Amino acid sequence: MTTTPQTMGQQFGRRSWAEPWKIKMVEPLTMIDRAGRERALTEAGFNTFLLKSDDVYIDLLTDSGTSAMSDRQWAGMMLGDEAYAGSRNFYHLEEAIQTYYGYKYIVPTHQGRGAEHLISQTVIKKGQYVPGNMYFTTTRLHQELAGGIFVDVIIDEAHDPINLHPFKGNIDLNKVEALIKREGADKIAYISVAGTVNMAGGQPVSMANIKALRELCDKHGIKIFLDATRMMENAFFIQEREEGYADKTIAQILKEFCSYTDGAWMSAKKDHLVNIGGWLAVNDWDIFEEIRNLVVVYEGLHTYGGLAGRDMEALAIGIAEAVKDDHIRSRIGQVRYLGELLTDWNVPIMMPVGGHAIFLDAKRFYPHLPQSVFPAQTLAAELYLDSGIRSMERGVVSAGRDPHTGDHYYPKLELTRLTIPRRVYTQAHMDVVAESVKAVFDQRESTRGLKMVYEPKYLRFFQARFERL
Ligand code: P71
Repeated sequence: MTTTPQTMGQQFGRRSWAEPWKIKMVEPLTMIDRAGRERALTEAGFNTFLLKSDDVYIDLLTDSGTSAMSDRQWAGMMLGDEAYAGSRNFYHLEEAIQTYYGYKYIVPTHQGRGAEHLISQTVIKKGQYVPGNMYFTTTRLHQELAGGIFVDVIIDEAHDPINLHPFKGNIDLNKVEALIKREGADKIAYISVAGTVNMAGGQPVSMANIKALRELCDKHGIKIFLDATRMMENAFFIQEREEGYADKTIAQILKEFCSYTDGAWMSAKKDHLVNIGGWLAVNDWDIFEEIRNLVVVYEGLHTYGGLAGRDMEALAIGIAEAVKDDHIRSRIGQVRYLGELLTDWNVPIMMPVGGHAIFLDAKRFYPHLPQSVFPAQTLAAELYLDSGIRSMERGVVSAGRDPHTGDHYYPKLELTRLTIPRRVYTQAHMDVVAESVKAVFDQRESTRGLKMVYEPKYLRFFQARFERL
């Protein structure tokens, strides 16, 4: 049989795209053999968080802090002003956030959860509800530690891995209204909106939805705070899918979206193309004053918040690079490429493909495994064994336990995440990943689950240990 080689674009009937950069420095990768991977996985208690990175070949654990910085960002590192107070790099960062996000007052934090801690302690009163578009692990924990009660108000479609709704991150306004009616507006601390929604598969929130939420909240005097961690990717989906936005830039869409919110927290380790950093920004002076008081207790002075001057400089430069349309198009293009290969081979994944990762649907992958034997954790372990690829469980292990009943939360979504770092891997790496997923899929019927043999109290997925059943 002879076949004519085709580029990937040709195979999908379109012109190919390419990254808007070339590679100047490389980091060698090594792959240990199957026996070595068996040993490493057993030592790690079948938990990919406990693997040594030297034992990993292609690392798709997370897109957090794993981006490649540009030559401009590295040059910025040399311009670090390491003064304890009033570093010039802080003012660059402040200006970048004001320019691109539009918020007034800013404090840096060491990473996203530092900002989540500060905002939660500042605006949640014990016993208040915090409605959000699906939980995120660290976000919900900080809300609960501040005495808040998380309520999921995402649209129902988000919990269905095959539903093709274009904005599966949307807030269900009826759910918010019902909560206001039942409990009263003063029992609601704020609405916690994430764009895109990580645990739903990187799914976006529409501009129409945030606008309508703003109107509803204005009627009741409720604030909206945004988890802006992957908001630039959210802006791409608005540009692509929402009427009236095709001719707007990512920067314009981002700023408009933020204008409907009262502030935001950020894990800069994602969208902003840096290895560490975060920030919290608000428009209300009184809230800012309280945050500025707390930041010196938990993070550092309000002009560095746990970051070195050089980190703030790389971050300020990263914001301007990340908001460029051609950057986001190629970033999401690469994620989609992997998704297209897998869907073409009928491997069950969360649809539509979101911004930062492919989420394998472990329930459909292993229909013979009940959630109590951790199908998504099992799939992550099998993938590592097959090829040294590291992925992350996002199912029952990540969901943890209900603090009131002590039972496992059994989330509807049982997913294994293949998270794509920004500007790090090539299309050839994606091919290797896709082929490994297919190999594991082809052996699915003989795969057994896991049992948990060690469970930490907080965020158990990080350090839990498992054994084969
Ligand atoms: C991700 C992470 C990092 C992570 C966090 C917890 C468990 C496993 C991995 C972090 C986020 C995030 C969103 C939407 C806040 C944080 C915390 N994501 N909001 O996806 O995705 O930020 O890690 O900088 O503290 O791998 P932080």
